[in-house]
Amino acid sequence: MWAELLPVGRSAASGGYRRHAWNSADAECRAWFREQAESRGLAYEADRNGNQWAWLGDPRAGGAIVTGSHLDSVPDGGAFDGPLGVVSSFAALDELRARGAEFDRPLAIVNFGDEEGARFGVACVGSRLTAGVLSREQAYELRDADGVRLPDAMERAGHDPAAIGGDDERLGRIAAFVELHVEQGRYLTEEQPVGVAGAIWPHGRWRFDFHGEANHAGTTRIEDRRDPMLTFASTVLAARGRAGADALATFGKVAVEPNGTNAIASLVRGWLDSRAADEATLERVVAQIGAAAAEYGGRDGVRVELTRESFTPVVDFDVPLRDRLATTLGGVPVLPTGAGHDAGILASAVPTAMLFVRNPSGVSHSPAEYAQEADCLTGVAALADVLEDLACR
Ligand code: HGY
Ligand code: MN
Ligand code: MN
Repeated sequence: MWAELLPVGRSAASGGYRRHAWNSADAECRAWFREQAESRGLAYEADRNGNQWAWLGDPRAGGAIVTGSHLDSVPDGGAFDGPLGVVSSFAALDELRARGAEFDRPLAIVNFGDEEGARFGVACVGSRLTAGVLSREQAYELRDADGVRLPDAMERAGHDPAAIGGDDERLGRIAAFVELHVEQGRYLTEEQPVGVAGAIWPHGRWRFDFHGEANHAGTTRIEDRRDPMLTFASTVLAARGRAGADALATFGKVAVEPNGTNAIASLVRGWLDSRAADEATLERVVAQIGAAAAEYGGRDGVRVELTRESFTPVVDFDVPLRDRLATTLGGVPVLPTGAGHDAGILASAVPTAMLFVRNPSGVSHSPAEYAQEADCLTGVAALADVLEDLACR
């Protein structure tokens, strides 16, 4: 499976993946998923929101056990964030069949669309739409950097956007969802390369628009400038100053207009990703960064606008399901995480759990992300054990 998947959407220049919602690399990943499903005799379907499903047993029967993850990436992402969960799901099914397992309920493998939100700015679009936490109207308003609307991108990629929206009927047929994911930190050890998720920190994305005045870089006196780059730079430092053990604050994306070397910018847009141990802390941190931006804006003659683009409240995974997984696996570490996941979105509607597989360097959202084969195989065996416990006689 990896041999087929690894070249898809990989940039030769950076070695990172550029599999973004509904682009050509995403289409190749989706074709790969469909092939994996059909070659195993699973019933393939794409749901109204473009998530892909591979079913063993009758999808209509209800009480299904679902596993899977996502295949899209951040800009220049690593090979494992997402794909490890999908590949491991197919491998775990192969393992269960080799064991001669007899299923007493339907099992599905899912590839959720647009988990990273790299193109349209909102993460977990496929699962959010399904769970009804992103409305059809909000989704129709999303645009990429070129101004292409999400429904148009879907349509161009061959998915009819007419029916996107909440899908309670589908969620009602799921008894439990388990997502396996590469760890994005360094808690797990060689002795214990698999853990279960405890909670996901609340997190969100905020867009700061700094409106200044375009002018000539060589002729405009310093005191006459309204330079939004300066306000942006001061705001980045304020964010860094406020971040610490209880909260993270990152500006990882910036867009500048007109983006010319010899012109003072007219507009700088900076996107803040912030996450904290609890919601009150997160709100306080973002408010403090917003207040700092407004103050620097006053200093620089720059108007600052702040827009929340997405938000995910704290997720506490289902405790009985987590305990059941831990028992099945003979006791494993329980990890908190600052990363968002489709499992975190589904957790509001369905008993949900996550398995993490060791990442020796902890690096993620980077071409350097990796996991060792032995740990990945331990992950597959763990997922197979969990699915056998949940779905088999
Ligand atoms: O950004 C995140 O936390 C996730 O990987 N989508
Ligand atoms: Mn990710
Ligand atoms: Mn992921």
